[in-house]
Amino acid sequence: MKVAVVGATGLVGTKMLQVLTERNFPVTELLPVASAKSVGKEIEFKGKKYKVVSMEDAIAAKPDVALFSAGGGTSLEWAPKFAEAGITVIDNSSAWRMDPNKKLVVPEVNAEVLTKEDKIIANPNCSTIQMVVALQPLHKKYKINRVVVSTYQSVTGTGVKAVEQLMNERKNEDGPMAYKYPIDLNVIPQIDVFLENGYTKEEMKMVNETKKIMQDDSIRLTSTTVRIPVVGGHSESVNVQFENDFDLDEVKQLLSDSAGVTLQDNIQEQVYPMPLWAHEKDDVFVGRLRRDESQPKTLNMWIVSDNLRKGAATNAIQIAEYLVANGLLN
Ligand code: 2RA
Repeated sequence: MKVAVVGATGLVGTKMLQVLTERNFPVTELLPVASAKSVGKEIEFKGKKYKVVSMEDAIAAKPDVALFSAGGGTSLEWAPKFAEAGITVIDNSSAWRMDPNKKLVVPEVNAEVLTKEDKIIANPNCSTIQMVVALQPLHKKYKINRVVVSTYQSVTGTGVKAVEQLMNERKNEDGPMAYKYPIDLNVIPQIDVFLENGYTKEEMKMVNETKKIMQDDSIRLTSTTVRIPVVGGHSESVNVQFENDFDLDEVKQLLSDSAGVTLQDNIQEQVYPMPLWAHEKDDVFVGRLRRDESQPKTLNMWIVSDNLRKGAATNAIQIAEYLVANGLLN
């Protein structure tokens, strides 16, 4: 299979190459694509060297699938051109996520919505992906009425510049600032820009994307997203109010049995999900399960996952795997 990776030199693009290799995705030819300044650069993939090509050359080469992680502007301009050439695009940017004519997919939750006609498929926001993987089995069993989520997000969600800022600050060195403030020994309660309603774009992504992926506009959500000085993954404190009451042991068993979920919940042994353990893994890790004693039918959860993997690269590649397995590519 001919695969293009658009944004191949970025944090997520590089992770896509790593995950394609690890999952032995059937790549017969790779087309690494990046901005004009990177064309001609060499990247290594499965022991072979490939030259970065331009968008135009990638389209001309007619890959079967193009994995995009190159920002919303690039996706808006180029994804339609790839699609028009018959190439299926799986896009990690936010450009197409809320488009009513585009599918927004987390395979463990709603892969069945995919059809052969889908030529631009949106990969959800990392903080949304890990939450819906954990919520879906509980929603099916107990029906979710309301979710209150606070996130603690890795600087890798911002990109290389943010990781460099954190590492420089930890060494007490000056360097380029990805954030308005220092991030080391600090937390920043702002991810992306503020909107009219006082929420950030990141917070409203979690609200809106969750309803679309779980196909239930009746779910009420509110979110606070926070940047913390961590690199291994995003953590989320989630409070879920259900329509129907639940049994805590049954919840644990349900999650344990759910695809893509690993339960890490043993407070006697101080075992709970942490970015330290989630880093470089593909599962969504769930723990600290306990009833919210302040109101009925309500559960507290702690959810951690590697935002560059399940939150981006792995989820996109799992969509591609689903398309291949179900004959939905050309
Ligand atoms: C972030 N979820 O963490 C956003 C985009 N990756 O910055």
